[in-house]
Amino acid sequence: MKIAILTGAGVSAESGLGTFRDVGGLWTQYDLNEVATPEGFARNPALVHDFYNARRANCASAAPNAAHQALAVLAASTHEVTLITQNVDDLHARAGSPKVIHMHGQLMRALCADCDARWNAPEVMSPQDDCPACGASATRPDVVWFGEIPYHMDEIAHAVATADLFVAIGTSAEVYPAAGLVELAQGQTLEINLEPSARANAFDDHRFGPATQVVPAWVA
Ligand code: BJW
Repeated sequence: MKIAILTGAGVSAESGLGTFRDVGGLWTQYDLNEVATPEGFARNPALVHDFYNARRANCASAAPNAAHQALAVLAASTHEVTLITQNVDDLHARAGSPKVIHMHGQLMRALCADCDARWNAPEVMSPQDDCPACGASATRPDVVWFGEIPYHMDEIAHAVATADLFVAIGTSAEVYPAAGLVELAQGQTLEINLEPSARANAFDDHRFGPATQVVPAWVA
């Protein structure tokens, strides 16, 4: 069976990485216009680097949980699994998923806004960092901010449209185009989340509860 899976922050919540929109989530602590837009970065790059440096440190000290591990087991099964994540953490890869499509980029990668070069991010990034390829002081985290086009959209759309089953896990479905992927699905659709998401009505089936319990039970 062809299975396309979209994960969001809820899948990493029980690894200790904060979600965005839950009570106490990142967008209740930070102004997203200041830390997750190109305009915010242009206004105050040091603030944005501080935000991502702290999240990079949290990510480095976090471990994959039972949901990440169950999805890695599924990828090793006879099913043809495409794993798409909105998460910028590397917990799916560390759990053993062989290929992860990061539609919103990766915390552990750096990007030169001048020449588009990409490299492994140092633990701490700063506005003074020079691009190793072109030398410009235009380095930024390789993440997709509001107003920017998510990565790998053609590959993602194809995987979702041709899957027998599309599963969204741990995402509020508040952010597009990820929230609209369910509309492309031609096969069965399943939502796994703590609670119904903003697009819950678009799914055929639902399983509600913590990802570390519901995902292993679904994969088994
Ligand atoms: C659990 C759990 C547990 C908790 N177990 N579950 C109207 C006005 C203005 C703009 C727009 C508009 N309509 C659309 C837009 C565009 C905009 C957008 O969607 N805005 C909305 C806010 C309205 N989108 C964009 O700008 C995107 N680009 C774009 O549209 O380009 C144009 C284009 C694209 C394609 C084709 C053609 C044109 C870019 C969006 C970039 C998002 N970037 C961020 C930050 C960068 C990365 C980072 O710093 O990490 O990505 S925002 C943030 O939200 C992050 C996430 O990936 C993303 C999604 O969040 P997610 O994963 O859903 O987390 P939460 O917290 O929202 O939800 C967690 C869920 O888990 C909850 O439901 C919990 O219940 C659940 N949960 N614990 C299971 N233990």
